[in-house]
Amino acid sequence: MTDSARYQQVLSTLTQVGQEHLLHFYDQLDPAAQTQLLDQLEQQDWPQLAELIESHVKQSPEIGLPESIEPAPYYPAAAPEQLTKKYDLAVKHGEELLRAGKVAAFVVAGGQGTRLGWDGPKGTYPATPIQRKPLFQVFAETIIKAQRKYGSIIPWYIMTSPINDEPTRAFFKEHNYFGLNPKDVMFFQQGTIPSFSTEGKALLASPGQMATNPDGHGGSLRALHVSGAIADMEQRGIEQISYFQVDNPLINITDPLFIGMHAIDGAQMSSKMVVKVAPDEKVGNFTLSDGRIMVIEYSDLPKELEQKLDADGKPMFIAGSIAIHIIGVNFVKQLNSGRFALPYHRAIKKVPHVDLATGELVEPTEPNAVKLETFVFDALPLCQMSIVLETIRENEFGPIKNAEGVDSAVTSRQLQSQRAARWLRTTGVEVADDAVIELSPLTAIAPEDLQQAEGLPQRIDPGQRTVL
Ligand code: UD2
Repeated sequence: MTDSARYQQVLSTLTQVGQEHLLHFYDQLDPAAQTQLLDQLEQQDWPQLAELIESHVKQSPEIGLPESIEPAPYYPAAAPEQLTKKYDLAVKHGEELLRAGKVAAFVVAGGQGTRLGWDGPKGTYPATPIQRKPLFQVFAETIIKAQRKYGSIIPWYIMTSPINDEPTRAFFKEHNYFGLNPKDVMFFQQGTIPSFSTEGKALLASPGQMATNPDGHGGSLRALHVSGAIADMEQRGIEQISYFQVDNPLINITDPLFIGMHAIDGAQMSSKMVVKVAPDEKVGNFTLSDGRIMVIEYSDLPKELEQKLDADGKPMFIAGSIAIHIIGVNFVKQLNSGRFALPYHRAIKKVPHVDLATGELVEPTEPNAVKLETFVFDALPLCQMSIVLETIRENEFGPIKNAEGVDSAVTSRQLQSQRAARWLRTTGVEVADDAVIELSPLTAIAPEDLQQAEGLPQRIDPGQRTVL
């Protein structure tokens, strides 16, 4: 079809859904740019977007909470007496899966990371207490150590977005994949969705390009499939995917207990939780409704439930989501074999856009646009079986989200150093409270790895800075 015929068709589709302004500058574009714009506009599912604009853009969507909401059951971090056998079995099974090369690592790294104010992919952020290793290096070394420990390959899938795909790939190349075999590292991009004005008009990022945003970490469940990552996993015999976020250097990517418990319980997608520091902590809440596990965002959990106490006077909804999951390869395949749709969530954000009247780029100082995103935890209610395992916050959760204050590089580095000190103490090293310690994942990804470590000091003095 010629471009002018395509133009007529796109114009007619856009006119039906009130978005014809997207062709406002078409005549002023050179032919290549015209083709590109038509390509982009043709790729959208406009009838579906038109529905979303009515339900989610022009207004906040209705949150359809289930009638009965109970706290989700969970396995405590330490085995209760009646479950010690099951926990032991789970650890053994998890280790077997790791040894047999049936587990893949998967990081979602497509986010914009605007809160951190870091110019570049978040995974390139200097994370560690002394050497300032970037987040990606911490994960890479964690995987290398696990590969050595279990004598198998743990392929790593990295989801990027159009915003950061190129610089992410370049960063790995420049650093020789931090010692990983490039054959075992696969990058793929997540999907995007147009960004809208609050009146429901799709915005232009430039005269020849629509403004879009990544479609949320929930987009990973489709992107894993369309990118060929799932096919690659199947070829390698991978059964379980260890899912984590790019901001958390304390992540235990290959936790045998978590992997094993998920597998022996026959779960499709499982989650780790931490006990919330306060009922109103700003994290998702694990709940149970009609026998299904679901995460309800803190902003959506009714106040009376948030504050509800049990018979002993303790808060009932204590399980906070830290975005750590095991996802079965079969579950992702099953979702993609039919039409599955995760609900969209609406956020008002600052989105630069072209002013139609002047053709100038507007850099908003106040939030001006609606971004729609899906969340991966909304797949939990689609599972027949899903388990939740408690983890101890200071052992596994030290995210770098903000430039300063809570969940910043400063707090994360402290948590990394403090965890290293605790692990060293378990092997008999005397560690002063205010020492700063950087423990490389290549040395240990679990306290027991330190038993085999060579050259550990007997003591680390007050104020000392030590890299091990
Ligand atoms: C998330 C959870 C929150 C809690 C917290 C733990 C949501 C809505 N909230 O909050 O409940 O578990 O994490 O740290 O998830 N990402 C993509 N593509 C996207 C958007 C995000 O890959 O389109 C990645 C992003 O790169 C990051 C992760 O998803 O690795 C989390 O994204 P975020 O920073 O938006 O989530 P946050 O901190 O608001």
